[in-house]
Amino acid sequence: MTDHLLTRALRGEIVERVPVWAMRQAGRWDPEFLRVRGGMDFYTFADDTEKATEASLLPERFGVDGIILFYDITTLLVAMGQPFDLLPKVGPMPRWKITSMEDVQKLNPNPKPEDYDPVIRLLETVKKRLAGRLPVLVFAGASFTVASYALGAGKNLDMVRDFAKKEPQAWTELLNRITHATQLFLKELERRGAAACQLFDSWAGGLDPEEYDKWAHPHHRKVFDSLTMPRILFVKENPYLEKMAESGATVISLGSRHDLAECRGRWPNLVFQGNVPQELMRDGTPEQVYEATKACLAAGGGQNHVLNLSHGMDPKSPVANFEAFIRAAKG
Ligand code: 1CP
Repeated sequence: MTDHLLTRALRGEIVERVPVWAMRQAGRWDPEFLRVRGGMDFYTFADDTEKATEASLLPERFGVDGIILFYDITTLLVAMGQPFDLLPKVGPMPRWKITSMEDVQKLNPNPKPEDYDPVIRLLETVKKRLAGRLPVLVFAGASFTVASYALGAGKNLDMVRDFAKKEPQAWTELLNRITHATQLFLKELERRGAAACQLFDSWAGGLDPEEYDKWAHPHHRKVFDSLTMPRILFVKENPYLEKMAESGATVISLGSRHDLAECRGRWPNLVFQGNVPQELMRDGTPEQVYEATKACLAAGGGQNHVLNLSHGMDPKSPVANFEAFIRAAKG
């Protein structure tokens, strides 16, 4: 069997059409997802292989070119020994927060596949159910963003900075442990047939340059250097594009602040992903989404481009807009 369109495009091969998928394509914007989820607790739902398989596969009906597995960036912390709850309007919150080196040492930097067995079973089941129709993408959070959740800080950068200042050794050890566990996790999923991976350092774009050089960039390098599958790096609206280009990622996910055509010219050996604004997916009309998607395809020039959004699907996005996005991509 020849490889899937998305996999070939992610590798930078010449393709017959630019493939499309969307960050957070499986989730709360889709009424079918809400029906399947049925008010169940997030982590219980994601650990239920049958339910998580159904959630992962729901976007197939829209015509996407790849399936991303349904779990969360905090799933790996749970496997390392830190349980989480999803709090309404807040996001993932650890049952106990990291406050010291002693706490960091409770996190296992060498999780075994048994420790994230639900993800392994999900990958197997989704692959089996797809019967080769589409490739399966896996992901992890990058150290900085995941560590922020381990502290209970989430998007609150100042809380993270306070901890790094008060407990510099514990902070460094926390980043290192997460990076090591992430290498093992993604390598294992690669070995079991994932087509590509995406590393989400969602909140690292808010760091200043020195912080980014210490807390984000070297950890991206370490994770990517241990993998051979196509490797996508996402940092929300990242001001440090040059760093992304030197991270070992083979695909760079662009935000709305970036110029896709300019990036294609500047880095001809990299593949770029993006960058239809997710705000338009939420607030625009299907016609506006269709036009913006066509404009994005034109900027990408038809090669070394994977169509996606600037960030994930917003829960308030209408289904008709997602349909317009796919129609423009494939029409
Ligand atoms: O209530 C619900 O149904 C839970 C919402 C939800 C979902 C659908 C959470 C909680 N996690 C997920 C699954 C998930 N998370 C996926 C797989 C589904 C898909 O992509 O289609 C992925 C890739 C993630 C990744 C993730 N989780 C990121 C990185 C991506 C990004 O948006 O920047 C981050 C930052 C998280 C943390 C997180 N998990 C959930 C919430 C509500 C949050 C906070 C996000 C925020 O505050 O914006």
